[in-house]
This record gives sequence, structure tokens and C-alpha cells, in this order.
Amino acid sequence: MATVTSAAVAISSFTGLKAGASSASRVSTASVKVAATPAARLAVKASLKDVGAVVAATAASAMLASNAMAIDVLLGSDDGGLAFVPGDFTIAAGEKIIFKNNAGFPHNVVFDEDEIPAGVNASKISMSEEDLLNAPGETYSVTLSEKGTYKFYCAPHQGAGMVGKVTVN
Ligand SMILES: [Cu+2]
Repeated sequence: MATVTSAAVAISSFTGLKAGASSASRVSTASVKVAATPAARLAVKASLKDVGAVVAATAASAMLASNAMAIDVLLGSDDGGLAFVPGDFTIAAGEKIIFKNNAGFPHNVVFDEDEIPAGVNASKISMSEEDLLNAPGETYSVTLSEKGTYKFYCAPHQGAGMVGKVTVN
């Protein structure tokens, strides 16, 4: 029973880590073996530690690769609306914002120099007005380290209301 319990604990922590598909399949293999003979349980108990270590390492590197501290903002709503989705959001200082072309492009991301915290250089965090994201899925990423409120817009669609606001805490 102790073995089953430890397997259950391990599985829930894997889920919490949002482990990838390959990790998940390893976990189900382990839990199937737990239901086998007592001798097999001992073997599983021993190997489970190894599996857990591998999965934890996989999850950690996956988070590094995909930037766990990041928020995705779609450029253009799914129904083709000229908008940032979400258009008003809050992030932690140092968190990356990944603007991603979704619909109705070309778009770009320009921070309003009059609507960002004092001392922040708008041109360093913005795309240039003429620079456009033309392809589906194309991204522009920026990391904001100064706390405060920032307003930004899409130069081609500012007049159509494609504006956004981010609060950095
Ligand atoms: Cu736009």
C-alpha cells in the first residue's frame, strides 16, 4: 500500500508540474506495474525514484525552454477583431510578454512614450512603427522590468482601437 501511495503522490506532483506527454506516459506505465505482484511492486518502488528524477529534470528543462515566466498576448482575436487578447493584463516585473500574430495581421507593438513609467525608453521596448509582423504565428517578445502601467498600440490599427495596457507589479 505504501508503494501505491508514493506512486499517487508522484503522479499528482507530475501533473502539477505540467510535465510533457512523454513524462505522462512514463507515469502511467509505472502505475500499471504497481497493480502487479508484490515482487513487481518492490521493483517499481525502486525504479520509481529514477523515473521521478528523470521526469522532474524533464519538466524543469521544459519550463526553462518555454519560459514559464511569460504571458502570451494574441494579436487579433480569433474572430478577426483588431485587438490585443488580452488587452488589459497584469504581470510580474521581469516576466516576458510574447505578442503572437493570430488574425487580421499585419500588426506591431509600439509602447506609447507618454504612457509608460518615467525613465523607461519606449523605443527600447517597442517595435518600430514601420516594422510589422506579417506571418501567422510570428512573435515579438519584450520583458518589462520597471513596475508601473504601460500602454501600447498596434500602429496600423491604433485608429481601429487596437490598443492595450499592461500593469507590471
Ligand atoms: Cu494590428
